[in-house]
Amino acid sequence: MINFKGFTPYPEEFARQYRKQGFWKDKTISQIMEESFNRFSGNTILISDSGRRYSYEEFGKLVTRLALHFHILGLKEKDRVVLQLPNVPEVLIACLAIIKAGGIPIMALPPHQEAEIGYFTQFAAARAIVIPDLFKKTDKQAMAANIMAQKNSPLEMAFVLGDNVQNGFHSIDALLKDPIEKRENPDILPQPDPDMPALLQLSGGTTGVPKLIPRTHNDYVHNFTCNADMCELNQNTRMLIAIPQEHNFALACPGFMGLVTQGGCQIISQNPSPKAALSLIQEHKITHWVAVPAMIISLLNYQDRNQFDLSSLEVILTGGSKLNPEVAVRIGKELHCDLQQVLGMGEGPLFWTRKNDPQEIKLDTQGRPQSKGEEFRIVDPITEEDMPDGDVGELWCRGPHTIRGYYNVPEHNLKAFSDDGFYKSGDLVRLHPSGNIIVEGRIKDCINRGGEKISAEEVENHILAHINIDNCSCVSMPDPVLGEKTCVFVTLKNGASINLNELNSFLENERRIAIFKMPERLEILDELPLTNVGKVDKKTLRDRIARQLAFEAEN
Ligand code: OOB
Repeated sequence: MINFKGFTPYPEEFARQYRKQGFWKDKTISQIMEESFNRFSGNTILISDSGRRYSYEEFGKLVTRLALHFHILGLKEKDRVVLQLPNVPEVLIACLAIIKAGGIPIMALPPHQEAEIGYFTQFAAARAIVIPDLFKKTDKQAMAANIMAQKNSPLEMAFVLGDNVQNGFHSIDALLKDPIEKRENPDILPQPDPDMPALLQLSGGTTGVPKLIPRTHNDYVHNFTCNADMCELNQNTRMLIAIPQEHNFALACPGFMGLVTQGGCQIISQNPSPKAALSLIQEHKITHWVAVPAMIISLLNYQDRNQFDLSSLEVILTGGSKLNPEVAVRIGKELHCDLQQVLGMGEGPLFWTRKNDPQEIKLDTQGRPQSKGEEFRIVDPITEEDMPDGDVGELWCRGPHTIRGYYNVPEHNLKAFSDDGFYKSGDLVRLHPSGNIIVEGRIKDCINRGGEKISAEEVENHILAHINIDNCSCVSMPDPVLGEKTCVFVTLKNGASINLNELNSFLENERRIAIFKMPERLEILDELPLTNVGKVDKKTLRDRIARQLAFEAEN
């Protein structure tokens, strides 16, 4: 019996089936990683964009070393640790070290600010945080110190990457240089139950504040090994990742973890720009590029693209937001490489197109489940009946790497999961006659900004804290590259005024939310349109801003 408060385990009969069918191997992530560190010891595992390189053996030693330091400094089994580092090798070393020390990393994203990090820390009672000294212009140590100073803050330890580590915080560089393994035996590290949560991912687009997604060792190992198969990775694979490494796509779909099971090499980059991608693809003879559609569009439209040699590129792995079929066609024609689409979710479900699928399926669909154990339904969200084949409905999923509940939100879980354990994705899809699915839209109230998910309600609650604002509603507006951006419609208090700059500086400085969540357009109305049940009519607002943008583009 798993003893972890707030976690919804898989029901016994499903767990038994998943073991029997070989989906669950009863090994921890650390065990699987170590098998690879030994097996591929001389291969290069990781190269940073500044040229730092690690062999499997070296990398494995650093993970063990940092795990021992965490343990000796007091990190205990099941302790939650907020992990927030940019795309540098240490983000992966620290992630695996926390897991190896028995801790549970909360996979925060680099742009998150005090509002988000403070919330995760409190909500999950995190005892430790791993941060850079500075990220862009933000002083992350000041952020951690503020969170620690809050009343009843659970946060006790901060581990900092960078040169200017403040008093009382631990320097990651110093720990990585100190060979503690000569003094302490790695056998002292705990051996978690593979049915225990190994890490907490963040939900993309549920209502309100982000939910935490507990992924168990068994489910995650199945997730990334299956993924590595799906993308046919091997020892010659050279995979470029410039999306945030903490994100499920970059970490395990197939991501770093999947790649490591096959002995390949990852190039980790902090720069998502097309120019950086082009030069890294050329320099490192990249075979697999992991990119959200917005990055592909920017690269296709990059003027000097033809000056780079992209002949090594075998395939682009893309997901996170909808890939336009017209863009999909350009990939083959202009970049001369293959394409695999994934509809993925932090909650676990993964649909992939396969390399040997017919062209029509690769270009027009988002694939079918990767795991033989994944079940899905397409339902009418109101009646919860299955839709006739080919009709649009909500996608529900259940399987050996799909969670049964978010962390510690029992009320919300009653709505987000069906009685028989299907995760209600909030995505609207239809079934293609081939058995693949096509994403048609969503019913969840979020904005998908180039793959970055923004909960409308979360941002609205911050905006409503502004004294000039009476009411507000955030909706998506179309964008040619990012797909969607946030537009906020506001009504003002009597005689008050506001513009976008004033609002965003309030959100940045007073509310301290991540910049990517800030509205990129503000529209002032006398009143917000309402539906006949009295809710804000977001469809009318979305149509209105889309029409307005189309009009502005023409004039
Ligand atoms: C990935 O995960 P999340 O948790 O950030 O976002 C999940 C949501 C999905 O529910 C869907 O609304 C959207 O992102 N999405 C797509 C998509 N892939 C994800 N919408 C249309 N087409 C696609 N191909 O985004 C994620 C996780 C693992 C691998 C890849 C992406």
